[in-house]
Amino acid sequence: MKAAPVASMNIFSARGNFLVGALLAVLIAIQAVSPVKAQTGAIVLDGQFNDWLGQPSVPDVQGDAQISHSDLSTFYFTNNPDQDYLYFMAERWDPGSQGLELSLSIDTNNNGVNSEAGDRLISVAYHPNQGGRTYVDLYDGQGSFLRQITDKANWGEPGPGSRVEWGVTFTDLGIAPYQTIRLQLVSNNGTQLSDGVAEVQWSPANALGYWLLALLTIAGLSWLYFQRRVMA
Ligand SMILES: [Ca+2]
Ligand SMILES: [Ca+2]
Ligand SMILES: [Ca+2]
Repeated sequence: MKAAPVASMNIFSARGNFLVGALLAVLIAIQAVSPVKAQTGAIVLDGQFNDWLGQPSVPDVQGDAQISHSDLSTFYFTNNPDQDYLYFMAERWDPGSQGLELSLSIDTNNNGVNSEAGDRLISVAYHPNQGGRTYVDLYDGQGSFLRQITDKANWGEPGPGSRVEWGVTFTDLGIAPYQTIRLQLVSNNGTQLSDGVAEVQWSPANALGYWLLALLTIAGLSWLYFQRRVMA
């Protein structure tokens, strides 16, 4: 005589498998979006640069600048998960006391054109010989002045120095979490271009963005579950 199927075995049924899979997927999704920055720590605008270890960056070769003190070596970009803030850091090859003038173009609608009114340009002037004093101004893509971000922050290394950090808000750029933008950093020699780093595409997220992604994942899995129930 054959034994009847045991009811409690249905934890291994298709629905049971699906629920376990859905739970794992949610856990993996939350794991994927939350602890990324915890490994590297939060960025603080303080003229100290250990906080940039392990952050996303674009390298640039040595010897390709019009003048050596504006020869860029690395451009860093990141954001802290709990803030509506984007952070940037530039490094040059040769530490020195001479000033470094930078322009960061931001194509906010990612259409390959960075000269529209909705695009942004951030002007950075770093003065190692003033204790690392840094001036940061915000313009729109057509060159109209929007606001002074700082004219007295010690966001750069005191001379002889090679690194400077700065930041802007999501509101400054008029962007939403996960909106893809394009960044291009150049250094200037007066009114002339001296060096440039390769353009990068980036979709910065803030705290709201991380939670939106987790909620969308859960909503999507719930919808799949109920679709399966309807079809069963
Ligand atoms: Ca710092
Ligand atoms: Ca370079
Ligand atoms: Ca644009």
